[in-house]
Amino acid sequence: MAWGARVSEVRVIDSHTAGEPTRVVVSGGPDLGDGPIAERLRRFASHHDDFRRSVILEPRGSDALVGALLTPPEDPACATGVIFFNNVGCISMCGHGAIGVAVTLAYLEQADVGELRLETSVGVVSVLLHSPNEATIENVPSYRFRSGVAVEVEGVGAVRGDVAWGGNWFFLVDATSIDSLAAISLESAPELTEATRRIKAALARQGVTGRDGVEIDHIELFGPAVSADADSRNFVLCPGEAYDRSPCGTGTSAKIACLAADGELQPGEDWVQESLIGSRFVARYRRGDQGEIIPSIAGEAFVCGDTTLIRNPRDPFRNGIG
Ligand code: PYC
Repeated sequence: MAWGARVSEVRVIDSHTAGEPTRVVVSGGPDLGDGPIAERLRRFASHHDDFRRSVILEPRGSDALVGALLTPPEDPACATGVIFFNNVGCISMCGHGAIGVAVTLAYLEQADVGELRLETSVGVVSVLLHSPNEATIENVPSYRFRSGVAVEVEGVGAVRGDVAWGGNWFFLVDATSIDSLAAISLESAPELTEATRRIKAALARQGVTGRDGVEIDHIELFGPAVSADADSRNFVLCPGEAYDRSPCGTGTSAKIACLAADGELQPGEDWVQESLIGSRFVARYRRGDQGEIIPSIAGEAFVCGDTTLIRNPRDPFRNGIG
């Protein structure tokens, strides 16, 4: 049809990992050339933002969605390279997203049960697919950067937390240390979102950053578990102000690094992390050759859509709303 000649199509596979959505772009995405994935991520961020917006934002997507653009790996031992992105930009790593990518590759019959490797902008993440819906990722080395950092938060008061790296930068706060905060639950999500937004703003105002001055763009509250067989429940505010429906793979890695630094979790011990919706990841860590903490995160993901997104040049919202 002549009127549709310039319509472009993007095939995406949607899944959710412990309730948190991932949208894997399998075809129709931009060619990012070659070189390290971190370089390709920068190219994607600076030259293809319309594409990111059209895939993630309404009316095709939602603020909670994390995108995963597959790109040929530089390291031939990896099944694919992957660039993660969300409603405001790119993110360096995504734990629930890595599980979603592995389950998507299994759905596409491009991966079998067993081991595969994903090349991300911050390093190689290995994945053990236990079944078409269950995977354990071994994340990049994680560490606590600063502990007991005090910030003055508008409307909340003094808050103390740890700065930790789990593939993204996190500020982790014990929710029970803030009297005014409700328990972590889906019903209290608006209140938790507001409190974590304020904590993030306070960090920026007071110059608290990750290593090399990098912005802390994820805020994690943790508190007691609701299930008797879990260790903790968390709430994670993501960079675009959506909260993670899963326990957040990189956030759980950051938490594991803090527990290890405090001597509260030993290598090989399980840590069951619940999300605010009650979904869970089972985490543990091993020590690398240099003593570094290498977390692994096990969870379930389910494919829930196999879709062609259509971008029509005449559509005023082809690049998303907002
Ligand atoms: O699972 O690491 C994660 C994640 C980051 C942002 C949303 N989910």
